[in-house]
Amino acid sequence: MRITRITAILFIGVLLMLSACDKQEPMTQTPAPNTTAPEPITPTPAPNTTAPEPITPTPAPNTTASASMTPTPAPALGPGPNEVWIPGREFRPYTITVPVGTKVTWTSKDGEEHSVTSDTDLFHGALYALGISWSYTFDTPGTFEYSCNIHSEMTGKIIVE
Ligand SMILES: [Cu+2]
Repeated sequence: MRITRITAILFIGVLLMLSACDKQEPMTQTPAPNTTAPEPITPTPAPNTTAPEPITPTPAPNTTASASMTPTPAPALGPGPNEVWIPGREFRPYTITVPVGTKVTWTSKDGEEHSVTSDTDLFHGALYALGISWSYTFDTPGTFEYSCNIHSEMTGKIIVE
């Protein structure tokens, strides 16, 4: 009888254990806390901050050195004697006085087309572009007025003595 009792107890114990196992089974099925291995850290290449920026050499403004080393000839400040400039829509100077036999030169300092046209049709010169010069020699005394036949407001006067 004892053996049967013991076996009964054992049997009950086994049943309890089995039932306990059955009860615990859902617990084992619950997903374990997320202990998955952490994402493999792929080493991302660090931004290349150490590479030096391409240095584009900015030329320093060479002010005094070049001025002293290469003296540029001073530009003419105005027309010389026996010379008339056309810096725009004007003859500069408006009047010049020259001795008989003087060759007067007109020079265009303007990109526009101009002319040097005597009011008495004594002379006519075309100054069609910047830098163009034209000359006329005054062999007789007198006052010679002229104008630009393109811009009538441009007038000038040569006094020959
Ligand atoms: Cu003109």
